[in-house]
Amino acid sequence: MDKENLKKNMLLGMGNPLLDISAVVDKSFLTKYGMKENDAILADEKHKNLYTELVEKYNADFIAGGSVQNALRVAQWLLEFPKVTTFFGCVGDDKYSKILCDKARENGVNVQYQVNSKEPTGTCAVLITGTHRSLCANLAAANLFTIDHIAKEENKKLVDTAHFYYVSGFFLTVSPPSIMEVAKVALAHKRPFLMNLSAQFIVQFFKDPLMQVMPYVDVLFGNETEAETFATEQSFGTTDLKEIALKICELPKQYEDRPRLCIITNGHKPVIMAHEGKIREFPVTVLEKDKIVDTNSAGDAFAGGFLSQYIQGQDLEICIKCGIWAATEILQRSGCTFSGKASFTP
Ligand code: 26A
Repeated sequence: MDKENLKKNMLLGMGNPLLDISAVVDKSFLTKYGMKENDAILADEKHKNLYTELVEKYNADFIAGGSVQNALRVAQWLLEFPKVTTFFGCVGDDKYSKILCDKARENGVNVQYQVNSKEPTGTCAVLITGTHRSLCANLAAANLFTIDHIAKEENKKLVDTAHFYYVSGFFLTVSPPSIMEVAKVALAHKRPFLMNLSAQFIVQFFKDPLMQVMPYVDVLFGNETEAETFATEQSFGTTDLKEIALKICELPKQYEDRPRLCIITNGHKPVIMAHEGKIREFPVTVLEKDKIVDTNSAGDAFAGGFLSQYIQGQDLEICIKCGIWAATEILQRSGCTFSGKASFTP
C-alpha cells in the first residue's frame, strides 16, 4: 500500500470512549432487562444491576470499546503509521480510562481525552446471544464532554489541521454543539465530514440534531435497520434500501460540489453504496456461522476499514472492500480486538 499521503492527525474522531463488558447470555437475560437482540440503547434505572450481574455471574470480559474509538483503532491497525488519527471524548479519572487509553495508544490512536473526575469512565454491556449482540451503554463520564475541550488551544489546532472528520450518531446524545462546531470547520475548509447513524434510537429520538448536522455530512454510514428507521422518520415513503440510500444522498447539502455518499451495510447481504444518483453493490464475505464469534463492532470495523483507505484518496471501491475486509476480521473475534499486521491488499 502506498502510504505517502498519510499525515499525523489527519483524521479527527469524536465519540464516547466506553469500556465494553461483554458476556454470552441467554435470551431470558435480555428479557429481564427489557432488551432486544441486535439493539443499542442507553442505560436507565432498570439496568442498574446489569453490569455487576454480568461480571459476577457471567464471567464477563473487559474490552476497549466506544464506537468511534473502535473505528479509529481499526483504521490505525490498517495504516500502521502511528497517530494518523486523533480521538476526542470524555473519561473519568480511574482504572477503566487507563485501560482504554493504553489500548487505543497501543493501536496508534492519538488519544486526547477530556477528563472529568465527577463520573466514572463509561461502560457498555455487550450481551451476546448466538451471533447477535445487544448493547447497553452507561455513558457516565462520556456524557460530560463539553465543547470547551475543542476550544482548548492545543485541541483547536488539531481540529483546524485535520483533513477528515468522523463522528458517530451516538455522540448526538452528548454534545451536538461540538459536532456542529467541527462540521462547520470541515465545511469552511471543504474537508470531508463523515458520520454514522449508529443506532435506531438516534434516528428516532435525536432526529432534530441529526437533521441539523445532515447538510454538513459528506459520507453517511448506516446499517439496514437504521436506514429503514431513518426512511420512516423522514417519511421517505419507501422501505427499499437502495431508494433510501439515494434519497439520503439527495437531502439538502451545504457543500454541493461534493455529492453526498451513503453507505448501507446489510448483514450478510451486499453493501449498498449510493453516490451521484447511482447505486453500486458490494458482496460481503459470508462466514460460516461457527466462524462468527460475535457481531460486536463489526459496523465500526467497516467504518474504520473504509476510513483507512478514504483518507489516502483511494477509489471508493477499494474503501468499501477494505471496510468489508475489516468487518470480516472483527466478526471472528470477541469485540473490537485484533493482533499482528493487517493483511488487507487492495
Ligand atoms: C450513546 N451510546 C449508546 C453509545 C454506544 C457506543 N458507543 C458510543 N455511544 N453504545 C454502544 N457503543 C459501542 O458500540 C460498539 C459496538 O459497535 C460499544 O462500546 C461497542 O464497542
